[in-house]
Amino acid sequence: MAYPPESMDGSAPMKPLAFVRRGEDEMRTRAEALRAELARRRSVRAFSPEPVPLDVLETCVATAASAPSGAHKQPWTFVVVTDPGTKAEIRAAAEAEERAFYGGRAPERWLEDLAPLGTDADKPFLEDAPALIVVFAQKHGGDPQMRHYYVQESVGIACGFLLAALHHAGLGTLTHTPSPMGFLQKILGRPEHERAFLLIPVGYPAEGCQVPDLARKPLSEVLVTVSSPPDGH
Ligand code: IYR
Repeated sequence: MAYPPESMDGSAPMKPLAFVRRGEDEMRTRAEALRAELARRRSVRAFSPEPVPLDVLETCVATAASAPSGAHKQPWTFVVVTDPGTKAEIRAAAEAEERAFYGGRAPERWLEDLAPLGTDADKPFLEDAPALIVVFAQKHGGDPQMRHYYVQESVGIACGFLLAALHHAGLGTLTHTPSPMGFLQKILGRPEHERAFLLIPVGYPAEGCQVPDLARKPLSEVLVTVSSPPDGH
């Protein structure tokens, strides 16, 4: 099928796709290498306070910002926080929400599901980690007329790119979601149309950092292949 269709008559400027066609064995090698690399990524909850190179964080944010988005509206803002005072403020506000969560707001069943992770209302990593990246989702472009589309999906994809990029660069990350996260918009002075989507502490894992010994679901449980029409069709 031809793209762009003739009906587009050049109204959007086009350029050749920079695509690298690879041999099948090279594809297998690359696919397996990335699988193994990302399988080593684990949520880190104990960080060393050692600083990390800011330019590496910026490059990883640039990777995140290359994600596809609804109508290419790029509905995201990434705030990188290294200032100790701001991190302390974020920690205090997050812990206030977490105390309410663990102290009664969370249903019993949810707390049971969290028990194997060993999480609680104390969030020292919000100060220990040398950087916090707060990802904001933009409801619109600053004026409700400037519509954004599939905002949650777009920002979710960008966060996936960001986590993969940070891990690939050699940094530990945590996806932290204190709820509600309204305090982040206030503390970081973000405009009304931006909502905090994810808080990502970034840094080197603390010496001797432990993680829960969890297994991932086998591929057979998560993959369904439809390679010929189902019976009766
Ligand atoms: N936001 C809380 C609780 C929490 C919820 C889920 I779902 C997790 O996977 C982990 C924690 C906290 O950060 O402790």
